[in-house]
Amino acid sequence: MALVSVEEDGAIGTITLDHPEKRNALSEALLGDLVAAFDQFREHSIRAVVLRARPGVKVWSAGHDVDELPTSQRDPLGWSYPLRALVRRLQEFPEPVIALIEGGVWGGACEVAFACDLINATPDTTFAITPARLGVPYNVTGLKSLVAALPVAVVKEMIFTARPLGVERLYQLGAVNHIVPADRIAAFTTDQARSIAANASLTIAAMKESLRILADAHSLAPTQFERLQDLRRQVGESRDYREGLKAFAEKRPPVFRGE
Ligand code: LCV
Repeated sequence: MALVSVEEDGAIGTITLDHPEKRNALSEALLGDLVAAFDQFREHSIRAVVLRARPGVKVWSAGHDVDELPTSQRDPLGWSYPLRALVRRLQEFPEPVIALIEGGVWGGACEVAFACDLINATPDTTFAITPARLGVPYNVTGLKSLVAALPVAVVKEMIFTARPLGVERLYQLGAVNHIVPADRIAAFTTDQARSIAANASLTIAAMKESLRILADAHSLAPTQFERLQDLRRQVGESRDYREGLKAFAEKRPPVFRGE
């Protein structure tokens, strides 16, 4: 059973996250369906993509599927993991991707939203960055994409508290393009997509990739990179990480001991 629905209307492709039973948690299966949808759009020369959930949802996506986080000593958010691969796919897809968001965006789903080129959101939208809620060692590229989208002080607040932040705050900070009432956001987004589809695809694809390369252009000494990785290793090997997963499975608040 597909966990996303895919539609094409002329040059505009729409992907709807469609696993409400698990609050559109980003499982390996759902992420695989998302990648397949982008492959289909590449073949059909789609010019603009809308990524959304069903109209009226309270949760756009609950983030990484916690049931699929490794309990072994493996890196839980490594380069080759499906969520990382999807974020890169969104960033490398040559046509603009517009996130149409309603409801709660949790954990890794924030990165998926920020990896889109534009974000239109309804007034009830919230964003929560949650590694500290689970004891998870967030990954370096993910941190960099958050700091690219938001001021460091706001990223720290979101990570340290793991509390949802209202969309108004992110709109004021420029991380969200438009706040649009739920009864108008689909038409607003379609109009935006149509205006993109009418423009020069080569220019848009070249500008999208150029902006990505320029945003990535910053040096990191090997020792700095090793330190970043070692920080993540220590967290990933911690008892707190395993306690975070266990507490989630047992539907109880985690008891973190800093070890
Ligand atoms: C698996 C789930 C999930 C889920 N995974 O509905 O960014 S990082 O580093 O933290 C990264 C590792 C990451 O993204 O981690 C995941 C971060 N996400 C969260 O912390 C959100 C966890 N979910 C929730 O807090 C609630 O489900 C929300 C508030 C999203 C929705 O609450 P609501 O009462 O509407 P339930 O909690 O009843 O969830 C419905 C079903 O979906 C499962 C959940 O376990 C439940 O399953 P059962 O019906 O089998 O009990 N579910 C929800 N989120 N991320 N499974």
